[in-house]
Amino acid sequence: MDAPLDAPLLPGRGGPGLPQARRLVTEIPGPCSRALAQRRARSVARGVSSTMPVFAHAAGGGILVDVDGNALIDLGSGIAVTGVGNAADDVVAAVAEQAGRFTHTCFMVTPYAEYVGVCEALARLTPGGHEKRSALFTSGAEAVENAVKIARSATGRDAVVVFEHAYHGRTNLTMAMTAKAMPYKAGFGPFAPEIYRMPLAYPFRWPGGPERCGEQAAAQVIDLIRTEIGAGAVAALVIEPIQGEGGFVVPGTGFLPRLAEFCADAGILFVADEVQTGFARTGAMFACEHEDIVPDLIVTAKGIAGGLPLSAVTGRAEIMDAPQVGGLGGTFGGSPVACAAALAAINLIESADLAARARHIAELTLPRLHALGDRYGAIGDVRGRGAMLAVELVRGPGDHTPDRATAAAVAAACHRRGLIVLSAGTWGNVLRLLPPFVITDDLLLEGLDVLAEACAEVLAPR
Ligand code: PLZ
Repeated sequence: MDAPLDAPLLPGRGGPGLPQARRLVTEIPGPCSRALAQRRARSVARGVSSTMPVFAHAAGGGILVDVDGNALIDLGSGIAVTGVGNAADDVVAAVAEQAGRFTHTCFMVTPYAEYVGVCEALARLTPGGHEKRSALFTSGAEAVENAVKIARSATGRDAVVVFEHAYHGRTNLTMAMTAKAMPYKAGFGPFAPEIYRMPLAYPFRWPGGPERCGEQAAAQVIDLIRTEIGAGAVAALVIEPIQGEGGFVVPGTGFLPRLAEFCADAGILFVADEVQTGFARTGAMFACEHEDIVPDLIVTAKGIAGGLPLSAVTGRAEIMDAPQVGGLGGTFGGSPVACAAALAAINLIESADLAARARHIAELTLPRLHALGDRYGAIGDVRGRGAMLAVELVRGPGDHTPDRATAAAVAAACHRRGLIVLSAGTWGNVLRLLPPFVITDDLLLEGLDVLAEACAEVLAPR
C-alpha cells in the first residue's frame, strides 16, 4: 500500500475515463473521509445511514474514487442505479444540454417533449404488445404509491396484496407494504390500512423443499386471498419479480405465472415492482420476461436514468387512464433533466445490449460464488439472475439459521479492502452484488477475488 497522501491528487471528473483499477492510498476510511464524517455527525440526522464510511469524490465504470484518493471497486451501483456506469458520457452530455436549455417548467404547467419520449420508450420496452400509458414520478416509493392509486381507481376496490420479505419504500403507504420492521417501520406507524401480506415462494426456506415451492406457495396465497380477504375486494397484487432488499429471492418456479393467472381470472391487477430489477439488471430488460409475465402495471425507477431521480408507472391504457384529470402528478415528477438522462441511459442500454452484459456478469460470477459455497458451510444459498446475485449466510451446513453477524463481518472485510458490497435480507444475512453492467471483466474478477479473500478471513472452511 502506498503511503498516505496529505493532499491527494483527485481526478477532476468521473465517468468511463477513470482508470479502472482498485488502488488504496490510505486506510479505509482515510483522513479526509473521517473529517467529513465528523461534520456529518453534527449536521445529518442519524436515521440516514451509509454502508461505507468513505465519502465519494468521483465515479465511473466500475470504480468509485473517495475523497482520500482511494479507488474502490463498485459492486453496488448505488443500489442498482448506475447500470450504464456512473457519470456515463452520454448521460452527462444529455443532462448538461437539457439543464442549459431549461431545468424545470413543471409538466403540469407547460409540458415538454422529453417526458413524452420517456413514456414512449416505456411503452415500447415493457412487456406486452397492448396499448400503454405511463406517468412519471421521482422516487420508487412514489411510483409504487401511484400504482396503488391507479389500481384502486381502475377497479373500485381497496385491498392490496403484498408478500413476506417485500420492500416497496419508506413513505406511509409503502412502509405498510414493506415487510421488515427494523429499520424501515419501527416507531413510524400507524400504517395505511387494507394491505395484506402473503407467503412468498422462497425456495431456500420453503418448508416443503425448493422443488415444489412455487406451486405450493401459489396455492396457499390463492387460498388465503379467497378466504381471508375475498378476491373481489382486492385491487392489486404487488410483487417484486425478484426481491431486492428482501435478499434477492428468486420466487420458486411457477409462482409468478400461477399468481398472474389467478389475478387475471379474479379481476385483480398484477403489479410488478421492477424498481430494482428493471432496465436490464437481471439479464432481460425486465425480470417479468424470464417467466413470460405481462403485468397490468409495471413500476420502474433506479436504473431508468443513469443516476438521475426518475420513476414511472406504466400499464394498460384503460387502467392508467382511470384516474380523473389532475389526479396524478407532482411538482418534480418527470423532471426534464431526469427525462433527458433517461433517454440517454435507455439508448445506452439498448444500443450496447447491456442486458447481454448482465448475463455475461452472471456467467463470470456464479461459478465463483458456487465455489465459495462449496468451500464454506456458512454460505447456505447462491442465487440471483444477471447482474443481481447474492449469497445467503447461515450458521452452517444443514443449519438454515440466518447469520447476520457473519454477513456483516464479510462485508466489512470487503470494505476494508476497497470493495463496495451491500447486504440485504429480512435477517440482514445476505450479501448482494449489483455491479454496473459496464464493469470490465478484469475489474469484476478482481472484485470477486477480494470477496474470496474476505470469506477466507472470516469463514471457517467445511
Ligand atoms: N421498490 C423493489 O428496491 C428501493 C432502498 C434503499 P426509492 N430499494 C432501495 C433504502 O434503504 O431506502 C426500492 C426497491 C423496490 C421500491 C423501492 C423504493 O424506491 O427510490 O428508494 O423510493
